[in-house]
Amino acid sequence: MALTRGFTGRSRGTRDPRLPPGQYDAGANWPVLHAEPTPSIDTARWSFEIDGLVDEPVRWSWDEIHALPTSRYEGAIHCVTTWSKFGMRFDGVSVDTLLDAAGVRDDATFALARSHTGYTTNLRLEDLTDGKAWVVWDVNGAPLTDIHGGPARLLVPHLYFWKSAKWVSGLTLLAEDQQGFWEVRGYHDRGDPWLEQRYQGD
Ligand SMILES: Nc1nc2c(c(=O)[nH]1)N[C@H]1C(S)=C(S)[C@@H](COP(=O)(O)O)O[C@H]1N2
Ligand SMILES: [Mo]
Repeated sequence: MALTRGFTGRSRGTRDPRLPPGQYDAGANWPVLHAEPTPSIDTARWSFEIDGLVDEPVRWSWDEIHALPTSRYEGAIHCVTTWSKFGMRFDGVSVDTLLDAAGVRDDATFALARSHTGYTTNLRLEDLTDGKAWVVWDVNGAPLTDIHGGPARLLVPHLYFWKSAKWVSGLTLLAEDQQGFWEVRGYHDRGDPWLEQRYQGD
C-alpha cells in the first residue's frame, strides 16, 4: 500500500506551527513594501546613531559598524499584510552591541527607530535587547538591495515587519512611548504577530 501524501508530509488543513495566526507562507516570494520613494544611500554617507537617554550618544560610519562583532539571525519574518517568510538569514550587528557602546540610562524604556528617509517606528527597549534585534546589511549571503532597505535596515523579527525600519539611521532612547509613522496611522504600538497585535486596540 502506498503512503498517502498526508502521512509523510504536512497533511492538507494542518497549519504550519511556525505560522502566527492569520499569516500565510509567501514561499520564495519576498514582497517589497514601503511608504516613501526608494532611496539610494551611498555607504560613504551612511551612518547610524544612538542618542536620547544614553550615557553618551554614539555614531558609527559604515566602516566603523563593520568593525564591531557580527551577529546572525536565522528564521522567519512576518508582515502585518499577512505574509510570512521562513528560512531567512540576516547578518549584521546585534542591537545589544550598539546599546552597550552608548550606555543605556536607567530611565530609558522605549525607543524610536528612524530611517534616512524620515520613516520612524516605536519599540519597547526590551524588544530591542537580549539578542532580539539587529542592524543588518546582508540577507541570505548577499548585500541588502535598495528595495529591501540597503545598505542597512533594522531587524526585529519577533515583531511585525513594519518595526524593521529600512534604511535605518538611528535609535533614540526615550522614557515614554512615542508613536512612529504607521503607529500614528492606527497600527499597534508593539506588534507581536503571535498575539495578532495588528492595530491599536488589538
Ligand atoms: N523606511 C521604511 N521602512 C519600512 C517601511 C517603510 O515604509 N519605510 N515599511 C515597513 C513594512 S510595513 C514592512 S512589511 C517591511 C517590508 O520590508 P521588505 O520590503 O524588505 O519586505 O519594511 C518595513 N520598514
Ligand atoms: Mo508591512
